[in-house]
Amino acid sequence: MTRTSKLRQTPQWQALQAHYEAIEETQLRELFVTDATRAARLSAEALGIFLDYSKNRLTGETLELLLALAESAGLSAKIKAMFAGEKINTTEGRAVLHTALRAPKGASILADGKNVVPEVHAVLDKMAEFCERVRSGAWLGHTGKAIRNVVNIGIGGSDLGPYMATEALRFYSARHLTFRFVSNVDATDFAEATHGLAPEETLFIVCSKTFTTLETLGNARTARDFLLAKLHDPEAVKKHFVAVSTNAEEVAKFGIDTANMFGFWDWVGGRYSYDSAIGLSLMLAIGADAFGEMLSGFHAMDEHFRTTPPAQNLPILLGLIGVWYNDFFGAQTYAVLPYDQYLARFSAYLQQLDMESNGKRVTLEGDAVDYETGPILWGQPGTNGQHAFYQLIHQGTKLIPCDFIGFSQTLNPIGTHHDLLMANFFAQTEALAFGKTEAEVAKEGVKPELVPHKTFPGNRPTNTLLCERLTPSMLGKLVALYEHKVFVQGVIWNINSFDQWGVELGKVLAKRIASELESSAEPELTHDASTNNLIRRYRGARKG
Ligand code: G6Q
Repeated sequence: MTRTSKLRQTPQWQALQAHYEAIEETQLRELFVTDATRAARLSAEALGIFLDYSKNRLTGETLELLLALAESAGLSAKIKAMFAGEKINTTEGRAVLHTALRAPKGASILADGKNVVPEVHAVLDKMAEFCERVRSGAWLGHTGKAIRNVVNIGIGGSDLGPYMATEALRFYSARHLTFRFVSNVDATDFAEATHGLAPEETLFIVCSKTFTTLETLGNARTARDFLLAKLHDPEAVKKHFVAVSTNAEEVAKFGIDTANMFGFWDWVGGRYSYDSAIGLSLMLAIGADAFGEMLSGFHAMDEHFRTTPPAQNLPILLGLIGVWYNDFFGAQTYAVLPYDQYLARFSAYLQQLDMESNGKRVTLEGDAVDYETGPILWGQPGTNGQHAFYQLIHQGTKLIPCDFIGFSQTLNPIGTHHDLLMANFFAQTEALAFGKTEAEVAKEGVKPELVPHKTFPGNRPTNTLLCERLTPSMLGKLVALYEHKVFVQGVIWNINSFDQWGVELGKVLAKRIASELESSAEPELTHDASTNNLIRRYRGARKG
């Protein structure tokens, strides 16, 4: 029999519930009018990131109650446990040590009694040496030509991070190299990514923690065929393929020289891995020094998270504010809206980080939760979103808390573009918070029948993250900020943020059906009637 968790019965949760009932109707307009110090009080700053969380439906009391909830959940002990390499990923019996990936040389972090930092830096050094050879043109392909194209083959955690970060840091990248990312098993992805590329000038990086993932191995085999169709010599694989994996045996079986394999460890979760060797394509793009700066940014946020008191701790604040909307206001979704074109893939990246980590329905003890866990995260860069879905955020029936991320300095200072971009950035959070009342609309001379349509209720909550400049270090800080935000929420909900059984299920299910689709003889199908029918129909139509 499944038991129910006890979180909702705790005095801290119940105090928050009572407080919610008392302030649920409170308007942001009121809160700002009655408290001149609000904006200054409800903000925090660290590492070049200014967080204004005053445009949220909360008061000082809310914050105190949320901090009490975090304390009762044992947050500080759990933070220590993660950093200390305890096996907090209990369902897989693993430590969770992505923080070790950015620890400085000389630090000591133990996993199973062994200091992992020297290994981390040995891999980083090997990556740096390799990247230097490729970037400088010293690494030659099979026909003696330098590499001009890099194709990363991976999926999920082995794709989203390097892809997002290579886009995010494109300003700093080597422009003589072309970067493409192939993830989908749909051949269209491979065909389009390699369209127009000369195989003899192309390097494939096969990224797979397990090196057994169907999509990635399928794409890697297709890449090998693509190469050999032109070069006709299996030896060419050595010069055009490298691997990033924890599984040397499978890498060797594939035919990749394990001397050209970059390792990482089972204590790095896929969605927490792009600052490991999984970021090889990123290092090729921006170089080892900039990659190192990014790691320093990650580390600075780790230290901030580990040592700053909760009330000024950026990941803790973001995590608790998220819990407030998710569990008390019943907000189903959460939007992250970066006002920077380089962060075009940031929300897609965070979507996996957040939803795969906290999309869980049982507690660490296996009890069913009777409260909401991970939100649905989505978003697009501003201002594009404003011309699309912001309508619903302003005037729809759903409550969608948003994080607005913007930069004081642009990397491309052209005319007045940046001021215009930021004018939109500030205007949106202002309008969302304060809206426009019927009286204000009527005063503008709007026809009475149009007044309800042009009225904006406001009271729509946002966080504003105003950052200095999008540098490699800043990207590291922002990613670590969200990694730790997700952690904080997982601790409050008492779930395992580090396993992904839903993803594993997909991997197994697809393998079974793949053999049924591929078999030449009519397979005996034992699925449900709907699935059997669909498979038969597909087999028939495909033949036709
Ligand atoms: C991430 C997930 C998942 C994983 C992919 C690829 O946390 O576990 O997205 O990264 O399924 O797995 P491989 O790297 O093993 O190919």
